[in-house]
Amino acid sequence: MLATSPVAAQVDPAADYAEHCASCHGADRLGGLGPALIPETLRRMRGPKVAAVIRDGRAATQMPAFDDVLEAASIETLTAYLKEPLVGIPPWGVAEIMASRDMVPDYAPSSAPVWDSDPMNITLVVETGDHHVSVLDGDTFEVLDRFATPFAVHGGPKFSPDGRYVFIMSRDGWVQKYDLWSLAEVGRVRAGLNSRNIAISHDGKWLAVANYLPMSLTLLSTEDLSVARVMEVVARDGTPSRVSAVYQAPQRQSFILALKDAPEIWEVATDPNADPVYEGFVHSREKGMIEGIPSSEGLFARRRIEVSEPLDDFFFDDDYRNLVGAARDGVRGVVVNLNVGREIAELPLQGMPHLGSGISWLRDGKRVMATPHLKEGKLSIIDTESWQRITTIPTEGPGFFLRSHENTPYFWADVFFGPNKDAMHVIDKQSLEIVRTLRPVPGATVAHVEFTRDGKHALVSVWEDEGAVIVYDAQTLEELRRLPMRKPSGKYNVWNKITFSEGTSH
Ligand code: DHE
Repeated sequence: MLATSPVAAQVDPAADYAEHCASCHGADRLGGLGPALIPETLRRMRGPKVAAVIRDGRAATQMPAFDDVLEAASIETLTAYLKEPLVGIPPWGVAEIMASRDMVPDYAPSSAPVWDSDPMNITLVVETGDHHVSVLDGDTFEVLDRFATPFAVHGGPKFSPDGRYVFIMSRDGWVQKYDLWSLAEVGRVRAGLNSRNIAISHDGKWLAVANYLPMSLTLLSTEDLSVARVMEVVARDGTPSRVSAVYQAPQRQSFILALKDAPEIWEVATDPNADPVYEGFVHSREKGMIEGIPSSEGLFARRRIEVSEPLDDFFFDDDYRNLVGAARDGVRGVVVNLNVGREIAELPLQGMPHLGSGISWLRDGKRVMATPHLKEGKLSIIDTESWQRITTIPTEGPGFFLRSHENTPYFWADVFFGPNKDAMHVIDKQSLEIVRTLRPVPGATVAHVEFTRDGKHALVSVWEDEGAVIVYDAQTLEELRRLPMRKPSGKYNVWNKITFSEGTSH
């Protein structure tokens, strides 16, 4: 006789999904009212595990508890079912993206800010605990508005060059446009099914959305979130690839992206007339590669740069001439000169550098950069002329984010992983000594710093459900205020972002 387990006989995860989950998360598991339930999204779920969320629900969301509806065994098999990749990825091209576009019908732009704060000192706090953003007055730290975002915002929101609008992306590929003057959402669009990050063009006209699913780069008009182009991401040798990340290169008037599954970097022009300005760029750009663009037109023209290995994570020097990327082996970095289009140096960077969080500043007249490492408790300091490592600074554990500002003598480094996640190091930019280690809430994760416009205050997240943003005097390192927030993650000051302040992220 075949030994059939009674548990296996009584559970049918696909049927359970259709009955209990599909109405919110979509029959295809790609999301609806609730987020997509696919491995690409769930793998990144921090906090309670998937089975616990099904059993107990999610506080402050519409996700109910299923413990009195589904047996433990059914919850277990349903969890395993959700972690299985989808059999096929539905098309997500121009038509599907446009159909998802949801502009707020009664949005009425105001002709001036509806508040009296300094528009250049507005600071956003992403609260991942309940998927909201708080809009802070950067002088008084008063919350001007708190609005709902799509589920699971990731990466930095991007401001329009005048600081009026902000664009926010969720891991499920939703891009939300919000008007800071009117304190109102303008609309949203699903630019991908699983996305990495967004970048805004130098002139504020275009948004690039880097996608994992499908393997594409979506270019949106910032005006009305309509699709300008969907570029399928396929390497020169025909390999389809996810996009590791995309950034704006303001001096180059282009987007730079790295392919995750092929050793290639792409540069996509965002100015039709930019070519003659850039030596090296004009000669190698492949004009007319993209369907629909006349060969005389530079907008969205693409240039490929081949590298030795795919890059996961990268950083630019201050004039965007060089890109510093982390190779997948986690032990070295490569420097790619974007003008000549090839690797020019290698860096010893054992311990998985998190170059996306790198920052740079002048030390003894030389520009140095610093990067944390995700697997080792140290920071690497690198001379950006010789591309030699100057030193490593031991920390109390691996960190995630670094931040500084041109008006402060210090840079701040969190210890995101391990038992000392409650520590925040404050480090002198010249001596490279740790001058203070702050521990504002023992046992709580303390991470990510943003400065006010003038660099006088540092805002630190207590990254917990009942968390806070702590405001420090950036000079004396004294705590001044504690603003209660729901698991605050990143914070973004309008001025620091639109001026590419020294010490902020791209
Ligand atoms: Fe991030 C930025 C990639 C995990 C919070 N993260 C970024 C950016 C990239 C990136 C490429 C830059 C985008 C930008 O701002 O335009 N992140 C990755 C990963 O590959 C990684 C390690 C694995 C993954 O989940 O994909 C990862 N990131 C996380 C987290 O687990 C964090 C801590 C919590 C979360 O919300 O997912 C997290 N990432 C952030 C934040 C930023 C970010 C808050 C923006 C920082 C900034 O100051 O700009």
